Amino acid sequence: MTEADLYLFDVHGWLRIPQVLSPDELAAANAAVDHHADRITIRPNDLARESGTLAGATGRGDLGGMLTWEKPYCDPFRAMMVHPRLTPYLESLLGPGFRLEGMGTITMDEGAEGFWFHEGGEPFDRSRGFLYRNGRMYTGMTNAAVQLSDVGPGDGGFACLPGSHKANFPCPDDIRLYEAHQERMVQPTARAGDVILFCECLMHGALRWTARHQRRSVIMRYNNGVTSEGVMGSYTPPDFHDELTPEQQAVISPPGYRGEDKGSKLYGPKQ
Ligand SMILES: O=C(O)CCC(=O)C(=O)O
Repeated sequence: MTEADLYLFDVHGWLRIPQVLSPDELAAANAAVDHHADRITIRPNDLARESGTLAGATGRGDLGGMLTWEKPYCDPFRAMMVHPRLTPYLESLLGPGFRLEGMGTITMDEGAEGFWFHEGGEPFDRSRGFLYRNGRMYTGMTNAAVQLSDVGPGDGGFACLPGSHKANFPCPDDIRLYEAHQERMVQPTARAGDVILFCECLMHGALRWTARHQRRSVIMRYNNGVTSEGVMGSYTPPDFHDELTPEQQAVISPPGYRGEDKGSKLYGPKQ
């Protein structure tokens, strides 16, 4: 991460990383989504809650299972999870051995409802927290949202309250429902191929989608190597494990202590 990236992520809790996907990678991911478009599940208008400003004519679309799709459709998503343009950001925030905990595609058609503003730094949640210590940032769940379509000013989609990952007071419900202080929220613009990187403890949600074209955002949820939100009992690798590269396998390996640098030679090499 550059000096500016570090500063902006610390202050705002999110970053736009331009043109992570090449035009070919972008086209392959969109072709794979097109091929599986009949599997998009439209939600039953349950994300705006009781907000009049976020309500929409239709629900958001959810599409999952991309890593399990038949070849070649799974390939762009398997490559995305350890994309060389993203890995340095994830290592800076999550440390060595960061883990992928989930991946899904969000779609929104014109008029689709928004999503109430959830999370935020208060109350502290250790799986989704944000901490500055030892001269660096430590994040919990950290999301890389790969944009498969353009997001223009006022189009809607992902929005957040910059700086709320460090909040100390609970957020009033009318702000969470986008009914008060709307001018404080930011709806980042992006080009297809960009990534919006944000820590889950940033208060975020989505504005109603107003553009004619379909919103497509592939959200990859990462966490540090020590934390898991899901494993109970022993870890079973997914069926497609043997088809993955060693780098891809590493990012879905079970959680465990990764032996981060403790700053003293007295610790010596890990036994
Ligand atoms: O991008 C969006 O539509 C919202 C995503 C979201 O709220 C989340 O990832 O928790």
